[in-house]
Amino acid sequence: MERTYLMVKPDGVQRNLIGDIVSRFEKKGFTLVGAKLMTIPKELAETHYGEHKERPFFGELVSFITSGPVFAMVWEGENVISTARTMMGSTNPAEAAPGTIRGDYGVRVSMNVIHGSDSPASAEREISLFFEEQELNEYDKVVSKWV
Ligand code: RTP
Ligand code: MG
Repeated sequence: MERTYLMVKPDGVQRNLIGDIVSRFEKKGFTLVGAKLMTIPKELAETHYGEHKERPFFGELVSFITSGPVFAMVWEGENVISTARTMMGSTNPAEAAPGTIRGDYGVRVSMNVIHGSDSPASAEREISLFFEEQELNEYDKVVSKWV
């Protein structure tokens, strides 16, 4: 079963959006396998966003993501990586469709509420950056056969 790394960014935590965001993925039919509130150390943020280190916004991105607690999560389900990206909406909230998380709650690209892994390789890498194996829960839900 596929897994992805999602996190409510510091703006989403400050704006009390954790519950709504968790609820959307639960209602969709995905399974939460791990979650924690954490303040990301600078080195971990730089590694996580390493693909952007040459971009002009890298410093701002790292300082934003480390500016307060994030809600880090691992979710499991069929096609969860790409479906979660669809539910998040476009990177720039100004272009994100209404009904998506960024479309409903975001205003600008530098504070776009949520992060989600963009591929199976990113998901594997990000899950292992943020979680220890023993923090992830392997379990079946009775409702799984209904979604
Ligand atoms: P994320 O990694 O945070 O889930 O977002 P994403 O895949 O949709 O977008 P990505 O291209 O990976 O960019 C990472 C984050 O960098 C910030 N960004 N700022 N100022 C800018 O032009 C700019 N472009 C990107 C965004 O906060 C984006 O989420
Ligand atoms: Mg990205």
